[in-house]
Amino acid sequence: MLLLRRVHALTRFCSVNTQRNQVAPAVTLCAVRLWSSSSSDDQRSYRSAHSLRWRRALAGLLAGAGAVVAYGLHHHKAVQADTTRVQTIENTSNLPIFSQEEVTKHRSLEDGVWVTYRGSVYDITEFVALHPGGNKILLAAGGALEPFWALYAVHNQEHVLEILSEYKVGELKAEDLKKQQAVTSSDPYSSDPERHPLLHTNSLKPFNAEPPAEILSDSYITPSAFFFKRNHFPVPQVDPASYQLHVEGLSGGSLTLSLEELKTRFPKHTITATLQCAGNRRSEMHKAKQVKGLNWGIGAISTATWSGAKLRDVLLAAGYGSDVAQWARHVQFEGLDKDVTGAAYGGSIPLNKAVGEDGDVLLAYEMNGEALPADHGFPVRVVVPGVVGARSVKWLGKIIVSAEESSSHWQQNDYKGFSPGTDWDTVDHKSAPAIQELPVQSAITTPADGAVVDRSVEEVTVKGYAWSGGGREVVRVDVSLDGGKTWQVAQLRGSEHSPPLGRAWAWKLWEITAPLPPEAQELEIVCKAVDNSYNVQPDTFLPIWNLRGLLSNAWHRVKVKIAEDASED
Ligand SMILES: Nc1nc2c(c(=O)[nH]1)N[C@H]1C(S)=C(S)[C@@H](COP(=O)(O)O)O[C@H]1N2
Ligand SMILES: [Mo]
Repeated sequence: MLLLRRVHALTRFCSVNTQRNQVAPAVTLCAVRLWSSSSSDDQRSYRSAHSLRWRRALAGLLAGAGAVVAYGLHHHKAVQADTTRVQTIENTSNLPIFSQEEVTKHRSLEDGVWVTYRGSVYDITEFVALHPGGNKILLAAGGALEPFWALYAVHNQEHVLEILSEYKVGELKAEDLKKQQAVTSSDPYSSDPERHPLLHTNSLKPFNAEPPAEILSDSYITPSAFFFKRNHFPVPQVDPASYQLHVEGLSGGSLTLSLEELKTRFPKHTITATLQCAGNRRSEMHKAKQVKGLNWGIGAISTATWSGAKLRDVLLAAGYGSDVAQWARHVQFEGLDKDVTGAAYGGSIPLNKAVGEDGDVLLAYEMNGEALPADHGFPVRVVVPGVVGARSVKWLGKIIVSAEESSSHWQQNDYKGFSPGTDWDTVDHKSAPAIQELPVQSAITTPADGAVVDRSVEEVTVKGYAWSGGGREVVRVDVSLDGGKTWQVAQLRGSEHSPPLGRAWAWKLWEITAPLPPEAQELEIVCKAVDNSYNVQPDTFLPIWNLRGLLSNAWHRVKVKIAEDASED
């Protein structure tokens, strides 16, 4: 009976395998499997010896032996790993059955951390401290591992399954498993990563969210979890091991790079750069007159350190030279994320920005010192500093040197500015250039609109951010407490070193503490920034209104009430 079941399980497993791989090797492997799993005693001894090895390996990892150990573990023999598979299947019969509801109750170290994988339930509470990826494992608590493992492809190895099998406590109720599978297969967004609950979500699918304003000015570098997220499609799941970056359009043919080659063949550069969406502050323009688009507040802007290869270096390696410069005008980027018709997200930048020594365009694989998070383009994204966020293409699949701009919707029919007199009936997208460098921008992050200030405090502290496109440095921020009649100069905070001229890629945070005007019952706080080309922000929205609500950079205004102190009455 046992043998029968085992054969059955193997047949099932082998048929799955046959679909994925070529037929011949699969058959051979299955024969080996059947043989190697013929004695359950062998399995048991294998298992305990093996888990001991694992504990040691994990201890090594935690002690900092690091990547070498992790990589070494990758090379398990197929036969051994397959034995474990069989065992996982065999174990299923005598363990209790749990509903999804019961599993979902176990989402913390106090209540226990449970997860499901292919219909089995695991209590991994004890493993949390051993997880090489740290606390991140808690994101999966109470639910299915599949979407996380799809995302973090490092788990797709037999020995990871083997560790997991040690924590098995039961089976998932059949009908709940079906529901789970339905969700994973029908919703293209079901494998999108978890996001921080603090983010203000403007759209869930695709995911678009911004941090609360006061968080933005609390730290010069925006922590990645709070960095605004602007996705047009589901987050694509890219396996870093098989990832390929294609560079095309150069006379020397095409160049294809693996992630490893991108990291090792080119010097690693780090820049601190602010990214801003063209739709940042759209909600204020919308209030002045209706526009179409996501209702961004002032938080579709964030700053991070980005590390990666210079696009210039990669283009030179791919054969860029003076001959190419004679005909090429643009560098196009294609993402690996796609719409329902299969069209990839894309955009392009002018050639001189891409190859210029001072352009600082990166093919970034790190954000704030860690691998790029899934939402921000894992494993590789373009970072085009000083340019509208839309051109910093995430999940980068292809680079094309061309005489033409990208033919993508976002280069041709969106992210363009128009006259306030242009409406949806008269708009001709060919008539306007694609947005690249952005205009000077600033906003007040605290106090919030509608906040109440206590009179007895006698002063008010105003904080915010300021940034300009094209590497132009913000040189001054003016703040008014009376709607723009009188002005004071705020203190600027940038990075420790002032950036080279024309390469100020990151914002300035600013702050001012001013006495409360004695008679005022309400303040209309206003800010405006000036960059080193003496560009200024317009005072109101109507003169810069455009149908898509882009480039929304009028003075930011916040109204604050002054509450009389009760003791003075
Ligand atoms: N592949 C791809 N790249 C993309 C996008 C996208 O949807 N797909 N959105 C763009 C837009 S409009 C902006 S503003 C930035 C946002 O980057 P972030 O999500 O890292 O903040 O990514 C850009 N790059
Ligand atoms: Mo954007």
